[in-house]
Amino acid sequence: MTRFGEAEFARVKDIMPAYDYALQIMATKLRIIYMHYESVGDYNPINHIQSRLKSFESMAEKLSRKGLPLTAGAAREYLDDIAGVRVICSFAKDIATVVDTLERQQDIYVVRKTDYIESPKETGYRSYHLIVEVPIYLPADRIRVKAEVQIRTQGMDFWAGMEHKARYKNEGTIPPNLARELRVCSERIAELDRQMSLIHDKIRMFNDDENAAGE
Ligand code: 0O2
Repeated sequence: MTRFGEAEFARVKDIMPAYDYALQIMATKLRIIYMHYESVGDYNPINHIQSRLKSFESMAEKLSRKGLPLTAGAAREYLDDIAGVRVICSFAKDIATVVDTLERQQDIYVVRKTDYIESPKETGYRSYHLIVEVPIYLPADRIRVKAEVQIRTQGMDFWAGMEHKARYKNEGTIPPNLARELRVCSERIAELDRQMSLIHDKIRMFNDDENAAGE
C-alpha cells in the first residue's frame, strides 16, 4: 500500500480541516436544495446526497498513480477531490437541474466541468463532475478550497459502485472479459435511464391531464 512518509503525513493531516469545512458547506448547500423541493412538495430532482473526505491511502495512491510527489503541497495542488460530494438523481435530466442550480450560486466558483455522460470514460463510467472552489472565512483569513461534486443517476451510481469494487478486488486492474461486460452494462443502464425518464414524463402528463379534467 502506498503511504505518505512520516513528516509529510503530519503536513497532510494539517490541510484536512480546510477540506472538511468545504465539504460541510457544499453538502449543506445541496441539502438545502433537497429540502426546498421537499417543502414545496414539488418533484425532487435529488434522490440523495453522500459526502466523504478522501482517505490518506487513497490520496497517496492517486498521487503515486499520477507520478506526483507524495507531499501535502502536491495533494493541495493536484487532487481536486479531497472533499467530495455525490448527488444521486432519479433521472438523467435531473442532473442538468442540479448543475444549473449550483452554477447560479454566486458564492462558489466553478473551476471545471466534466461531462462523462455526454462522453463516457473508456471504462463505461458515466457521471457529471463539477470542481468548485469554496470560500472559507476563518477568524483572520479567507481561503478558497476545492471540492468535487459528482452528479449521477441511481443507475450510474450502481454501475460505478460495482466497477469500483471489481477494480479494488483486482488491485486496480479489471480482467478484459469483466471490463467488456461492465462496458455493456453501462450502455444498458444508459438506455434504461432514457426509458425510465420517458415513462416518468408520461406519468406526469397523465397526472396533469387528470388534474385539469377534475377542475
Ligand atoms: P475514488 O476512490 O472514488 O476517490 P483520475 O482520472 O482519477 O486520474 P481526476 O483528474 O481526479 O483523475 O479525474 P476523474 O477521472 O474525473 O476522476 C475523479 C473521480 O471520479 C475518481 O476518483 C472516481 O471517484 C470517479 N471515477 C472516474 N473514473 C472512474 C471509473 O472509471 N470508474 C469508477 N468507478 N469511478 C471513476 P478516484 O480518486 O480515482 O477514486
